[in-house]
Amino acid sequence: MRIVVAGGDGFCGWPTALYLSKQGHDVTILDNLVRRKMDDELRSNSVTPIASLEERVVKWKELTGKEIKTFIGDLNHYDFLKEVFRQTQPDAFVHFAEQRSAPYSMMDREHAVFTQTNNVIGNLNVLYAIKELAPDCHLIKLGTMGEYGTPNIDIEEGYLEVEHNGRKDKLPFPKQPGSFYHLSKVHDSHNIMFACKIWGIRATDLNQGIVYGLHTDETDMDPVLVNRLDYDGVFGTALNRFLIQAATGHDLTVYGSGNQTRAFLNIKDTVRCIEIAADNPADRGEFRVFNQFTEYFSVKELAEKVQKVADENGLPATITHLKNPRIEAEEHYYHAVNTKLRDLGLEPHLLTDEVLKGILDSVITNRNRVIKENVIPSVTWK
Ligand code: NAD
Ligand code: USQ
Repeated sequence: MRIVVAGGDGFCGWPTALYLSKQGHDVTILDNLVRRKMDDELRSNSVTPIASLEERVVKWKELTGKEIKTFIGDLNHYDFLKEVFRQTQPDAFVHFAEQRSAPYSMMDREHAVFTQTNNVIGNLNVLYAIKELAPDCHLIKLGTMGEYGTPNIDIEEGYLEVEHNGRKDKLPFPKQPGSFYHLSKVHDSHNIMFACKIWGIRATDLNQGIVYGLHTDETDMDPVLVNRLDYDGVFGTALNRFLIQAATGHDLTVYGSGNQTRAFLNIKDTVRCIEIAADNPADRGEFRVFNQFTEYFSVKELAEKVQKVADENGLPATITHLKNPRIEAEEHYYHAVNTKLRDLGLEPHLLTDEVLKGILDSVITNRNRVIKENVIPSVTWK
């Protein structure tokens, strides 16, 4: 298959591009490298020293003989995007290329506007490019479990059977997101669903949980291929952050009670889920939704798991409960369905002590790169 991986220089996109290339697909990366610029803006960095995209693909070719083509540019530049479509004629377009941090989107008006413009308009351009230049192309779009929020009922995969005043319908599951970033994903989902209906586009919306880990078999092949790993209060995510905090002697920063429950998956499962979606395309006109996670945990449970493994490895860690910088429910019901990817063959890598130790070990190697002032959260929702 000819596959474009938009956002292929990022945390999920880079290992996915390598994995799909390894499986024999003709992979092209599209990325405007804005995530690297955000590190400069925030005076932050990846814990792992990451090579330039050019160095990365050259090394991949050297090691495997496989070429990954690259296009450096922005989804919001439609002429550029059209040119990528003309040159690649993709069978599948994997769309990771969005601003993905909730705190970044809540910094101020400018960051909220940037997030929604970048994400919503970029995605709309992708829909138009598919319609105009590759109508049979399968859009594989990264959504997020946070689109649903934390309703007091089970979370289904995209749709809910509703009976109201004696009539029944299958409707999009209600969305109650918790940040302007998460809202951008909801807007994307609506636009994709509409485009599928009016133009007959085929699309899979992958409502992904929080991704942990960093390594895959491919990124492990050479230090030049190493994945980025975020830890700061803006881009770092719960489990990875706790591991980095344990490795650097920082308290584990649980926000509020820590009873907030979220869905998680290993980066190794992210790459496999994309392959499964690509191998089993949605039908023309179908807007398909998969919940892409393998397990869920409360934030406090995760901190306790990290504390235990860190302690066993000579790194005593303290769990601290910070005043929650976000507005979110800390006590809530959580049960989400995730059978569709499993039914198509996903075999989850579950979160074991061994997996935690593996991530911890790779963090320890680079812990002197952590900029300590960046660990405490600085963005509040109010
Ligand atoms: P990331 O920031 O590491 O990667 C995103 C990449 O997209 C970056 O390389 C960035 O330069 C690029 N990009 C952003 N806007 C662009 C634009 N307008 N044009 C071209 N390139 C652009 O993020 P990630 O963690 O790899 O997340 C990838 C996707 O998966 C995002 O859509 C995110 O919302 C979603 N997701 C991530 C997680 C997670 O835990 N990391 C969980 C659920 C969903
Ligand atoms: N949290 C802490 N301590 C921390 C960091 C986070 O307690 O140090 C808590 C937050 O308050 C929140 C939960 O952990 O309740 C998750 O926060 P997060 O920063 O790990 O994840 P989130 O903001 O939801 O965003 C991340 C990715 C985003 C993706 C989303 C998947 O950045 O791109 O869409 O996870 S999901 O959460 O399923 O929507």
